[in-house]
Amino acid sequence: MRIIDLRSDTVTLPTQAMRDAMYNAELGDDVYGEDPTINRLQEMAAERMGKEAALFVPSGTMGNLVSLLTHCGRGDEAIMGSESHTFYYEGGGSSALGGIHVHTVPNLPNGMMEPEQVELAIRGQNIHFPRTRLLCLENTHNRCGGAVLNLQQMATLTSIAHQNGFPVHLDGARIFNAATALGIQAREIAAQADSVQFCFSKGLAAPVGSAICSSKAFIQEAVRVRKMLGGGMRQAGVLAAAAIVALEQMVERLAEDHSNARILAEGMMNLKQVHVDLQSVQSNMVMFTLANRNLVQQRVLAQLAAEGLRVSSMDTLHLRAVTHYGINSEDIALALEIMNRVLG
Ligand code: TLP
Repeated sequence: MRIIDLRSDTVTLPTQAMRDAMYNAELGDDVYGEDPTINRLQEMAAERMGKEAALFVPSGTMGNLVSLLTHCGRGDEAIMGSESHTFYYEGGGSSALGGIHVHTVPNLPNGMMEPEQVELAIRGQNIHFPRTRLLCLENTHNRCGGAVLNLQQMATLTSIAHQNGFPVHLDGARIFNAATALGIQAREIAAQADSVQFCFSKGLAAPVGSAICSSKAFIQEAVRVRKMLGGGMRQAGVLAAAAIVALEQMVERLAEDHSNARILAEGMMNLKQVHVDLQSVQSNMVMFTLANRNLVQQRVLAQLAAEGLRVSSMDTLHLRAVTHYGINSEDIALALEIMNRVLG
């Protein structure tokens, strides 16, 4: 049976071109800075984000963690959205491993935070308070259903941080999806942040890895933090080779994922047992809820899976379907057929 796996764009498998590039990659010891493929990827990543330097890390989680630990010391405070990946899904790593005090501000359904709320979260000079050291943004916004922040929205929040003398980190795990949705270059989005991490292993389909991009001085310190966390890898060029192909060949096609998500969401509007807000579908995700609260989410997931469709549970209320490389318009039609049988 064909399985249509819409749980995440992390399930994408590497392309043949990636596998070939991995097989043929020129390698060295990256802890010595001597892996030519890693060095090439880092230059490319920095250039794509319009930053001075970049660092390859094994995951998006480590990309955020290394960035936060580079920006903040123990007891410093980082402001972030209540629905941000960094707060919600990263095991509390920044506090467990970095002693960073997290100050959440409610995320609005569109991925934004109220500027006034961000301003209110900033600490004044007072011996009772931790020191506000960082603002974290996320674009596209995972738990807000792949919502896209436009440049104006980002600038509004960034300028609050900068006016108050602290930097901005962007979790740009899907920054190329945001750029695709906005019809601009990723570096225009990255320009709104002092550091950005983005993932090769989501919609870009590489098997492993993320990049942190920022100033030379920041990346120099981030190299030390990555090593401390055990993220200094040796012949990591085998991974970078696939990531290079991801940057060269997989960015343009993201538009196809966005249009598939749109078609899926439009089709889902006709399902009696599902509630989906079409306006919230801005990139490659469709977030939805079950109209009838008596339907047990786990049972619905199992019924869909039994018919060959996998979607994921974001919490007890929200379900998520993500389009990606390997999912074509026929799969979307089939997914809708299955949903119709189970939830129509
Ligand atoms: N997101 C995953 C899960 O962790 C939920 C997914 O399936 O969407 N930032 C953002 C915005 C992310 O969505 C993710 C992964 C990460 C960071 C972490 O990346 P990895 O999984 O590489 O550590």
